[in-house]
Amino acid sequence: MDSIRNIVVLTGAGVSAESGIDTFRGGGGLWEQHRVEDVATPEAFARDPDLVLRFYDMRREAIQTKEPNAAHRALARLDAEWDGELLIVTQNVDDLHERAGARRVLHMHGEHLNAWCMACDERPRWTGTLIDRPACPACGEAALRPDIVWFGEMPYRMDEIFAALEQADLFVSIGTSGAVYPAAGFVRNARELGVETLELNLEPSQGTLWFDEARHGPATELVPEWVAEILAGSRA
Ligand code: BJW
Repeated sequence: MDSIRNIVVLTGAGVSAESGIDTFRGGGGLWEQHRVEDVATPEAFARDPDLVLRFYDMRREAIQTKEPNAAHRALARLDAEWDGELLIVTQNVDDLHERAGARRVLHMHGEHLNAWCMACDERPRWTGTLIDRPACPACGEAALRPDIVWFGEMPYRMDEIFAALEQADLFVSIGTSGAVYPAAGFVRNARELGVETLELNLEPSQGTLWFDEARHGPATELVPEWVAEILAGSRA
């Protein structure tokens, strides 16, 4: 552990599950109430914008009633106390990492609390609804959509993510099923670069065999334990 200086953490829906936000593919997950292809593609938005906007308005409202849990707080502690490089790449579109106090966070699939203006490309912070077609605060056009990366769209800031992986000594994947690319491929990218890899997940993910080590259990237990361990090692 002495040789670990630069860390990339990837988080997924499992990190926010114990805050009461449904995962995508678990029992009771979102996809069971709304088919993904009905809501999370540009084609679905073109076909039935009201359905898609209502769905995201509902989730934007819901996340604002949720609180960070011990896993978010542990990663915020790591951010505050880790002297080396750290990048928390999250697939999550909630703001619970930030509300726990983490700063080095990159939202590769967008954010519920941003809107994206298709007319002027601004991304205003947005806590209210979009179904009523509000005007963009920057250009006045009624052309706002959720700032969410849908299937078939390019995830954000991929260059920064790959640059961080190239510098990393350790890649840790937390609470993600390994079903959605390109995030699901990061473990293999990391291995090819000679980076040590660790999975923390409730159950083995689809990519579990690619990791050097996998620990299975709830994020609120595994993440604080791992953070305490790595911070203790860095001070040894
Ligand atoms: C716990 C826990 C607890 C529970 N403690 N753990 C064929 C092959 C390969 C790829 C493709 C393909 N066909 C199409 C593609 C590409 C496509 C893709 O991957 N599709 C798959 C379905 C196959 N990907 C894309 O289109 C992406 N863009 C793209 O590829 O662009 C081209 C490109 C090329 C080259 C380089 C770069 C780019 C875009 C993907 C956009 C994903 N968007 C979504 C929806 C956002 C909208 C919304 O939020 O409504 O993002 S999909 C959804 O899945 C969401 C999530 O971020 C993402 C990942 O889900 P996550 O986080 O893993 O959640 P779950 O539910 O799957 O898993 C939770 C895990 O937690 C489980 O394992 C539980 O066990 C665990 N857990 N409780 C710890 N308490």
